[in-house]
Amino acid sequence: PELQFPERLNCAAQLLDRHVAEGRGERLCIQAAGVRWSYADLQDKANRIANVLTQQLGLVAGNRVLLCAPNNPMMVACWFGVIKAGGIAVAAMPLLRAKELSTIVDIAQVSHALCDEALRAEVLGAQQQCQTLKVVQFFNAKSGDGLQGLEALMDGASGQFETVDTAATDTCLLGFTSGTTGVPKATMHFHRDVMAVCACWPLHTLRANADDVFIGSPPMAFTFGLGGQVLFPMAIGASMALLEKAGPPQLADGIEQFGATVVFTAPTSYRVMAQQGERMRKTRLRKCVSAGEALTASTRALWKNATGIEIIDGIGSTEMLHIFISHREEEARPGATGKAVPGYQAKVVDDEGQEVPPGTVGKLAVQGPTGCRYLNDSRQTKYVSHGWNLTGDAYLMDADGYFVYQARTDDMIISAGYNIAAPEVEEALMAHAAVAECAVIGVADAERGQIVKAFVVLRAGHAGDEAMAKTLQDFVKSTVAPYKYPRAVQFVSLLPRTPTGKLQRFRLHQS
Ligand code: 3UK
Repeated sequence: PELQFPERLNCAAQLLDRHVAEGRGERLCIQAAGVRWSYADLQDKANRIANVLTQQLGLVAGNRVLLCAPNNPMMVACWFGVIKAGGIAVAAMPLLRAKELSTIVDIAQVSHALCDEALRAEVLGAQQQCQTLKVVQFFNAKSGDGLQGLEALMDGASGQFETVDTAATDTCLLGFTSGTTGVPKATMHFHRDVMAVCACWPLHTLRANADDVFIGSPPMAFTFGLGGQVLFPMAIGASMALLEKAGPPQLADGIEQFGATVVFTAPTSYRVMAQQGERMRKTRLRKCVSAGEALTASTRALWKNATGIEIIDGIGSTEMLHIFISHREEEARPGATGKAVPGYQAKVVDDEGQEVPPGTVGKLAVQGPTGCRYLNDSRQTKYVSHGWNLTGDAYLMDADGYFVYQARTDDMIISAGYNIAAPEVEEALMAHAAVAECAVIGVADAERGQIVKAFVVLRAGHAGDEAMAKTLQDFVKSTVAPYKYPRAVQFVSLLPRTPTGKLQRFRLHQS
């Protein structure tokens, strides 16, 4: 990939203005319920927002702007308005409460907020707790006559705005980590990082074209969603279909209604949508991307049997901005994530940072045009060592160079000298008909160092008693090596998860 960038670069000029300047302004850019915007329409909105921010709301380049909304067209317009104005976009998950929002505002030192009217109460609640947040405007207000809030300000502003000439290495977005390991961290990404991820995985691996319609479930505050649903279609002049609610039923409806051809979602969602395989076969869907958690061989096979489509798996992270290990459809290897995306390098290392031989489990280390830069957080040194990003994942590389996910590093359980990957035990438990959900951790044990403990959510109609615990233990012993069976089983009604659906194992350790 071409990764040389000019010294002065604004990613909004590349992703948005360029299409209008080169005569593609009338091409479709965004579809959503009741909305169809061309590239010129989006540019007009973003320009008005940039004018409102800089001329009426006192924004200067480098200010951090909180953006909080479900995935809708105004959220995208605000994102580009902020970036065009030289501001820094700080997108937050729409489900967050005032307390969580205030943590983000404080860490990122946010000065302005542009938020969906639906989140008014929580955003105002956060503002009360925060010194830095001076200006809050809401959009998408539905009640009353005429334009209100941000749209009223936009109406009085010019649709012309010259995108601020930023340095390629100016920060344009702060991505918050999902909080699987505690207090969230802000990762800083530059204008050039945005262009770099657009130049690597989408062009080499995804290979979509300008007529593709992108859709997906992750919120824009999750860089998986920002890239897959906004940046990557715009980098190639394609279009996006935005869904405010994107659980499996809404996603399946959206694929049908908007004629989506490329979908970005997580493994769970593919498992549920596979039940409607016949319906999916009749849509225009042709490329399916999975990330966020490991894609098991069984989920890959389930979706392929149901729809005929080979899922493209990819591991990415907030720290790396997007996907760095993946595979083209024709190179899929069930159970493996793939190989380093061109532009990136990956290896498996031991605790001393030395590369280990193929087939050996170790820590995943990656390097490339993007990388981890935490904003003012001492945990930087845990993630980056000698120029390599340690993602916190335990992986092995097989003899053919495919990377095979094992567990989060912290989820490798060492019991009586055996290495046990928690996800493998979870998969074994999930195969039992009585199990709805489960999570496995290692807990301290005087004799064995650690023992395997399972937290299990049962399906309706099953009792969480000792007999059930014994049944599940025997079941695991019958499908995987017996030393991996959970010596402790606790029945619970719910597992702790982040807003992006990731399990919070650290909470189970505290329970
Ligand atoms: C895990 C995977 C196995 C892995 C993300 C694509 O998930 C994203 O970012 P997060 O910061 O989490 C990163 C961690 O999630 N993971 C993600 N994808 C896979 N594990 N197979 C996968 N395919 O533990 C990783 O370290 O929330 C994913 C693009 C952008 C992203 N931010």
